[in-house]
Amino acid sequence: MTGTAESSAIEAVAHALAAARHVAVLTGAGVSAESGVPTFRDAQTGLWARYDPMKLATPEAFLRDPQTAWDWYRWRRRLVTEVKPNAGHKAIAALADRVPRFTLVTQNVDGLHQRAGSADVIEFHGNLFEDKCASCDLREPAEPSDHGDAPPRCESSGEVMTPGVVLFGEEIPKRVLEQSQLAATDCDVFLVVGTSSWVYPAAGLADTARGFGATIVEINTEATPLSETADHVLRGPSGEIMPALLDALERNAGVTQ
Ligand code: BV8
Repeated sequence: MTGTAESSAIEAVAHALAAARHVAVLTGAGVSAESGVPTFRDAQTGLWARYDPMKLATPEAFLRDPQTAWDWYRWRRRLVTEVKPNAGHKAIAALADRVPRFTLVTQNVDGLHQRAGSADVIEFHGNLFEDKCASCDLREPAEPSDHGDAPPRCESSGEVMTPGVVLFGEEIPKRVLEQSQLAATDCDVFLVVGTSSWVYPAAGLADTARGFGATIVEINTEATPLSETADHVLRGPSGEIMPALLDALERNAGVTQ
């Protein structure tokens, strides 16, 4: 990312961030891509290449073939523990200390924002490190398990548990939804980083933020349904753009002081 267009766009966004009272950020799998975590749309690697994540990340998959569903999630759990947060995660964590008020909502379930130092992360789609029972909503830290182990069963309901993620067709936990929507109505700048903006209600947060007058910024390597309506589009990898944005903000803050 070195084009003059990009640097003037970066400066414009840094200027908006310097003037913001409250900055909210929504991230998707693209933020973890540079850590080596495949996104939902990337072809899954190795054993899982022939599986469709959209079919596996559903309650039906856990009813129809719990062993395969669980083995996919175990593979993902192991993968994310073996990778590290990247410069994009770290820049997002640092941004929180450079604006008066900051909210981070992530669609990612990999825990990499927390490992990069972000606090109070709103996990819109849950996380891989808990197990949950869909029928009695029991949640507990994920039991260590390996490929091929029997899927965990809930002690009280006896049902097969699922990982602590929000599967397609499941509701977003009420408190998480409310916190995220509140931040979208209150923020002055809404950064949408590394998401294809097609899964709802997460993708609807940008519409809410726009409706309440926020400046909408998309940071993505590709165009998405949001690109048309965003106030600024910074096209490129978040691992490069986020640190550049942080540097520009620091320069900006230096000027306005
Ligand atoms: C809900 C956790 C109410 C699991 C995920 C029919 C029946 C039921 C529901 C629906 C229905 N039709 C529509 C719906 C709503 C549905 C939905 O939106 N469906 C889609 C198919 C349209 N939503 C739901 O079901 C939600 N719940 O609506 O409840 C309800 C209930 C019942 C009935 C009706 C309504 C729950 C959705 C949550 C699903 N869980 N994750 C898990 O991880 O295993 S979603 C999952 O996929 C991700 O979290 C993410 O949100 C989404 C997309 O994933 P990816 O494509 O991988 O990632 P992303 O979108 O972030 O794309 C990567 C982007 O990064 C790309 O743009 C790429 O260009 C960019 N990129 C790549 N590298 C980089 C980069 N950018 C920057 N830098 C880079 N280096």
